[in-house]
Amino acid sequence: MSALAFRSVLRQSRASTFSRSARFASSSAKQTTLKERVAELIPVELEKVKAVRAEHGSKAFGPVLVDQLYGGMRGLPALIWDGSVLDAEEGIRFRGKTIPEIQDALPKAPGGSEPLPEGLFWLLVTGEIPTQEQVDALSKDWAARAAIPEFVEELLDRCPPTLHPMSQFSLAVTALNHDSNFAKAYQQGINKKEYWGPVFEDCMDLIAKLPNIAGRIYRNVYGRGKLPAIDPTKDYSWNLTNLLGFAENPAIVELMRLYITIHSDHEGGNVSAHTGKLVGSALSDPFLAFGAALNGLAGPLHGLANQEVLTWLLKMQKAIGENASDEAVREYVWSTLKGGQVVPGYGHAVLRKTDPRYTAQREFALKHLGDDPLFKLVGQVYSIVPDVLLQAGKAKNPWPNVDAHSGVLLNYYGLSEMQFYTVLFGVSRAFGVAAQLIWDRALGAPLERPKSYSTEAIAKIFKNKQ
Ligand code: FAM
Repeated sequence: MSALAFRSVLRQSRASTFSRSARFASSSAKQTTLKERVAELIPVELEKVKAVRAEHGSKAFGPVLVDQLYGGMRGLPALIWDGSVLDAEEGIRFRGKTIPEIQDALPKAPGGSEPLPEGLFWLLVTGEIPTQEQVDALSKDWAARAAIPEFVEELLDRCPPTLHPMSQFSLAVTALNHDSNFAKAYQQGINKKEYWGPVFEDCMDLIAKLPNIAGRIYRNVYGRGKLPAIDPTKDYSWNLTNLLGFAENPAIVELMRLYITIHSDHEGGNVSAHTGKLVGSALSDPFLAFGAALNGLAGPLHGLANQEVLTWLLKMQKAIGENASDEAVREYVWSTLKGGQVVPGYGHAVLRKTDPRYTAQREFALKHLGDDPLFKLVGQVYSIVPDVLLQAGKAKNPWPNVDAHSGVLLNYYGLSEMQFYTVLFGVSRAFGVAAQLIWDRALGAPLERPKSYSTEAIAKIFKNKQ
């Protein structure tokens, strides 16, 4: 397809978005559901992909260096995902919008000022800002789907409290595949053009059931009593916070709305997002795919870093005391590096500036945390670590990432059990992975199968090449 034809597809897609926005403006108009909207968008997106592949499919996308094969594939262009794009300098944009822009544009809870993650999910899936009614309908839909099977409850209740909450989380999510609509439809011989429908239902079920799983793990592991019921009149984050036992404080509910929104997606190449996509490409259902993604998120270089940051800060506080001098903090940072460990919460594989997710949390803390000593320490560390990492000369990015700030906020509101923190990251990451899985099946994304080489083969292939 020519450039002209591609522009016409784009115009058609924009026109369809525009006419919908016009429809949204009238509150008496029938509100389209998310699934109906995806069904409308699929032919448009299929045409876009067809046009790009027809025009550019055979063009080379830069050289691949041998170092990239050994170096964790950094920067290798290898995946397509429209939901979010990460710029090394600017940070994340969700469907073209920065964090401050989505904080402004997405619908809020009554009396709240942070975006509802329901709206973020709609945006990730469709590229459009939903109406308040559409977001409220998603809250209700997820509340109606929230119950987990009894055998999954029993599975969790039987886990020893010493089993890491992330292992329990991935166990429970994997077990949800028992009721997968997609797995069942596949066994019944569903046509590949229809895959996205049951995958959509599974993704909605997955997101909806996570609060009950997370709440049950939290209460079991930390002895916090019985889980309350989901309240179908409340939003997703309120229910999640309530299941954990903290919803009487509106400030932590607001924090949860912000937290889930900003942790949801970070383009396609990070370990959890890519794992979800990779496993989904084998047509494993969304529960299996997201269970795998959670196991990647549980690594200390990825999502577990939020647990590691608070552990590290508290160890530092214990070692050098509260209100320690900059010099004492600097020395502690050096001792971490000299011990052959990473400074958790700092550095990034793509970002080269302070993570805007860190900044959003810092702004929340400035509004709500006052002179909390740990918050002060986080600020002090921010003023010291980048210099030290630059002097040490290894890390390509000395600036803080999302995990440098999240623990101190949760801890302030009484959620002090840091081993649980990555579970909350996982609840949020489901939004991004689910949105990708829906589109991968709708657009017929193929099985992923990159090529691996042996070191011997590399040595032979490049022996006489410059
Ligand atoms: N502390 C100490 N050393 C660090 C460092 C840090 N915070 N960040 C990078 N380095 C080292 C890194 O270990 C590597 O050393 P070697 O050459 O000895 O292997 C060197 O600097 C070059 O690494 P890089 O190219 O700058 O970073 P990578 O792309 O390899 O790794 C991270 C990126 C995030 C894994 C790395 O910066 C790190 O380990 N940070 C601390 C853990 C962390 O905060 N992870 C969370 C990341 C977060 F955004 C998320 O996924 N949730």
